Amino acid sequence: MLAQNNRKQEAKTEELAREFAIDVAAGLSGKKKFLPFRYFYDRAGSELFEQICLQQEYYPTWTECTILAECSQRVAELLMNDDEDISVIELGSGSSTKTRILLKQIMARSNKVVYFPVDISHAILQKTAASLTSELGIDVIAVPADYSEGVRQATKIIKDDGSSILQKRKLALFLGSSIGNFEPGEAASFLSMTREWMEEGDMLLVGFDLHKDKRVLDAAYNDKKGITARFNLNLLERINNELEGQFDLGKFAHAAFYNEQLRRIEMHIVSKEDQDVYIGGTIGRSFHFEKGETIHTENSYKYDMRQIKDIARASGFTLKELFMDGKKWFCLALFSPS
Ligand code: AVJ
Repeated sequence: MLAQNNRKQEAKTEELAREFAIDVAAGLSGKKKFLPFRYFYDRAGSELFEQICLQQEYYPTWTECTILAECSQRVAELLMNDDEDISVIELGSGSSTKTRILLKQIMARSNKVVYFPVDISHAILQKTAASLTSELGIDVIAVPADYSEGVRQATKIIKDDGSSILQKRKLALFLGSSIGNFEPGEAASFLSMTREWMEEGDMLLVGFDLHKDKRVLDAAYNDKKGITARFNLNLLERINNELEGQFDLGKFAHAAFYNEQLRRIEMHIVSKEDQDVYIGGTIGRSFHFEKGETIHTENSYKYDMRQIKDIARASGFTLKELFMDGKKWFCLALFSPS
């Protein structure tokens, strides 16, 4: 079940296309070129991201899975009483692979679980919803939206839930270190927004990737098979496909490195030569690239314990419990509204 009808969806698609053109033109016009990371996730990009998650070098996914396998039962115990009805709302759910581990534990204790996956990729959402319903027999209400729109829609569903599909007790999930994409200040205000639709007794589980050896981090974003490179360059492909761009992907390269001062992975697309690239359609102009000039496409911030505690407090939460792997590479933080 999708929380939107077709006509609304079409209007939405048009609006998104307009926004994409505006963001691309703006991002490529300034002195420092950049593109917003959310545009990675068209159908191809979402599939490439799923592939990234399967790479050995990309430790966040398998590390988080290990932690989830160990902490899910504890999370369920802390969250709920036996036989209680629960709503699980996940922001940026993707294929919901990891979430299944947790959902199973919650279902084992609950009468009724309703799962609200929120994701910008319609294609992945529909696939996920279907397979979750058939595999786990869980009620799924998929919300195709970006985070802020998703939070708005989730809030709306929660506030005017006449049909009472939504169960009283809520668990919100923000896994996979998606929070790392936000600037540190933005991360706190995003969590505050989430806090607004949560009540006492609800909980939020957030995945944070942790600061660590630069070599481990650099390898994770430069996998040997070059999947991350394709994921990054897919942005140009998307501009070609959706905005009549004329990028020659052979003339650009992937670059990703850990910026130790700012404690973030930076991803860039580097121009291999001096060139002008025309983008047609509503943009209708050329953009100049010097050799070595980059388009900054993503930041992925890495946290430490202190910052996690600070961010909990700054956004109106109490840190209930921290779950980590043995190497302290990744951490799941359980927050409750304070
Ligand atoms: C989806 C933001 C968690 O930053 O690790 C993976 C995205 N970019 N490889 C991350 C990503 C390149 C990913 N997040």
